[in-house]
Amino acid sequence: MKRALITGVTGQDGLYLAELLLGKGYEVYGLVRGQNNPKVEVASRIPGLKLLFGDLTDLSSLLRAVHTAQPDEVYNLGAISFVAYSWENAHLTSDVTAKGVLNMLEAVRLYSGDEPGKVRFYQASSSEMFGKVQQVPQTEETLLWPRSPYGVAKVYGHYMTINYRESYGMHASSGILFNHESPRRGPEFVTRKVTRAVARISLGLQQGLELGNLDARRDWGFAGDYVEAMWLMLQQDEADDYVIATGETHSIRELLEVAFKRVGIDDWEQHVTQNPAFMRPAEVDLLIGDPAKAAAKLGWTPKVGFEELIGMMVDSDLAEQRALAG
Ligand code: NAP
Ligand code: G4F
Repeated sequence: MKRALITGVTGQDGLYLAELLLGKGYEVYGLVRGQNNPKVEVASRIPGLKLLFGDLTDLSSLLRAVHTAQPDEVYNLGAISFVAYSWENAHLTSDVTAKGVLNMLEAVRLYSGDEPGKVRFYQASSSEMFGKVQQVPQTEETLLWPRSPYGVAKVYGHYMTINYRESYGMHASSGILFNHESPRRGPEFVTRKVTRAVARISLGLQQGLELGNLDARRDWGFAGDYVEAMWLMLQQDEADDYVIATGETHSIRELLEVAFKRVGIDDWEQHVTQNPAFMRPAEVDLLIGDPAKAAAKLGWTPKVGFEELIGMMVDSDLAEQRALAG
């Protein structure tokens, strides 16, 4: 039986990945953090998942977790992941999202001793690293030009992962994942903010929806598909870096159109206002990834399309809101 350790197991991707690995027969350990953290309850509902306490800013807690789990594979998904928040908390974002990667790599390196390939390591890199995009679509070779403290932190983690692969011969791979969503997406991110509001508006529980920039474009896929790509990367003989994306891009306006249509509302403009509070100091205007390398080398392609994804999220939010409203 293979053993895996997942940091960020209480997040959207951590939950899907834990279920995927448990389904494949792995013994799965998830790192959870903080005192009386309400998210721990969500992770503890996954049958068979074993929880360990630790924090990405605390190297000794990571060493303890690695020694307890004795993993064959480590998936480093933990991060401060909300881009807008990273301007307000740039130091914290750097400590967790950048230096946290170094801490996890060090924990794995020290545990592995003179067997650098003993543990396979996955780093959750991000399309946010492309920022002010220098090439369309973006590939593994595209120049990185991050536009937020979060993006800068992810670039650090990305290069540190490559550096540990090259310096120590570690089996360390970096997945450059474009935006991926699901009913488990945090409500602070734009897709879930929209699908939740659409459900509430259609049920008469909310009057309108305030958003920021409606012209930004994203390459949105389904999180359940994307965690499969993470696993596939660690099954390769050689560690490498891969763009994971759908190759399609949609604007926030298209997102609104599809989500409101799902509940039979055609005039979404009547329900949405723009609020400068949700604008960012610097924007990433256009993300569109080229997943050709992942298709050729991993045999990975996305299964869930944009409309299906948004439909799934609206339906889930409708069910949740109906249950909450009794
Ligand atoms: P998420 O839902 O925000 O989950 C983030 C996870 O990190 C949570 O489990 C959180 O724990 C944990 N975490 C935060 N601070 C920590 C700390 N100091 N020590 C240990 N754990 C900590 O994010 P996600 O969408 O699942 O994304 C997973 C990873 O992929 C992240 O690294 C994200 O930056 C990256 N990524 C995501 C996307 C995307 O579109 N979803 C795209 C590219 C890359 P709590 O629950 O306790 O807060
Ligand atoms: O949903 P978002 O907050 O996601 P963003 O910034 O693209 O980041 C997500 O994807 C990254 C991958 O590229 C991950 F690395 C990262 O961890 C995270 O998962 O915003 C998407 C777009 C932005 O352009 C934003 O300006 O939506 C625009 N937007 C417009 N109004 C809004 C809003 N975003 C949010 N969150 N809230 C709004 O009201």
